[in-house]
Amino acid sequence: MAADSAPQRTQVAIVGGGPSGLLLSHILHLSGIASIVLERRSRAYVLERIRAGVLEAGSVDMLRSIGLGERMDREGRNHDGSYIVWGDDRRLLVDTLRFAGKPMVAYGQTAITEDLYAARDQAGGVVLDEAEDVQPCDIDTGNPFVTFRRNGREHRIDCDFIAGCDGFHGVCRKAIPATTLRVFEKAYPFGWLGIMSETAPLPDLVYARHDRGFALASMRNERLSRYYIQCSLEDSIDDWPDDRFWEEIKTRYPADIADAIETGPSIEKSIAQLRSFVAEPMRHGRLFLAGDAAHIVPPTGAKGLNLAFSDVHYLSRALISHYADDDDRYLEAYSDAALRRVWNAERFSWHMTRLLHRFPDDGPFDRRASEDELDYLTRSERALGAFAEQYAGLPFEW
Ligand code: RFL
Ligand code: PHB
Repeated sequence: MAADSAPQRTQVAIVGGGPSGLLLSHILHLSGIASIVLERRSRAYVLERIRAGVLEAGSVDMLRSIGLGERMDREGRNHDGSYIVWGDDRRLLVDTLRFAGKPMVAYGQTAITEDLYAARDQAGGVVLDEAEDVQPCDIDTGNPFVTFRRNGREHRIDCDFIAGCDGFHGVCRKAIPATTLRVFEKAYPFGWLGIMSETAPLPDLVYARHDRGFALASMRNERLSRYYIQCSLEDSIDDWPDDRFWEEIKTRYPADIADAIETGPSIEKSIAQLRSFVAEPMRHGRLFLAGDAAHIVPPTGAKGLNLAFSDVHYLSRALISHYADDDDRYLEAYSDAALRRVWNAERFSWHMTRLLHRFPDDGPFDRRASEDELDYLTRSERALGAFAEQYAGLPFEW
């Protein structure tokens, strides 16, 4: 859409055109609710970001229910469970299908974002990219609005609600007064070095706990693999030429798995810092936060994108009740319901990170305690059931 024709009013102004913002916009559209998405970056930039890869069954159902299941069902890969390996040759299948009833699906966030953009385009949805200096205003009045600059011109959009879907570094969370917002945070003393390679993946997701550090073998499709290793925060990607990466990851797996890893040139390589973060409440007046704007988890539990989806599930239902039934009970309940699920995932992701990584101040006691917990999971159905249920993701409350 041309800058000059940016509309002056909508029902829900959505800040951020990542998965949370696009999904919310599309679900609202299917219920006849108008929205405008304001995205700071170009569309090409958003589509190039490589992030999540594993969807919980609840996220899969959500995508299918809004007509976005077709490509995912064709290209995604069902996972009945994931493996954890440790010690000389110990292994555990976290059997999510058995304990949670539905498979998880490996389908990349990049593909989901492409599908969402295609759906918004087809429906004539308005996604304004390269929107600079977006500001949520008057959020504690009945007449909020957002201002922004695009193509050198200033704009203002009046709305009923603002959805802050602008990720961890966005502006919306900062619009909530510091006297209201409580922040809980934990930084981890290591990062994940991730690579993408056009090689055949292992048949299953395999997490490794090793004295040299964590490793993960994941996938995007039959010819696209995603691998991660725990690395130092001081490392840069230049320290990790492909040969060094493959050699290192193979030392962190038992011989049969290491031998099965197909190596090849990386097509992407990046380092991510690990962080746990929650901002409460997720609503202030007419501003509602969703996704990474309100919380971050270390990627160990594969929860970040799935939490963004569950926030959007609750928020879209609440907005639909407001417009269709004049019922604000769900809007009032949004922050508490979303946070209950967020905190479960936060605690689980923190715990799984603790269990599978090497922390700099770990001594022999810590190592044995982690190995004992993994061993206990192999011997106790109940313990494994609780672990698998949380890895698979809790059901939505409403
Ligand atoms: P995003 O994706 O950060 O999108 C926010 C969007 O807002 C835009 N923005 C602004 N727009 C306008 N004005 C501003 N002032 C703005 N500031 C920012 C940004 O440009 C961006 O387009 O947040 P969203 O939509 O909430 O989605 C969250 C997910 O992206 C994130 O939680 C996951 O990627 C986390 N994650 C994983 N989650 C999973 O569920 N399963 C996984 O397997 C998984 N693996 C991962 C991951 C994240 C990783 N990294 C890179 C941290 C693996 C990794 C390595
Ligand atoms: C990924 O494929 O990117 C991925 C899979 C599982 C995780 C984290 C990331 O726990």
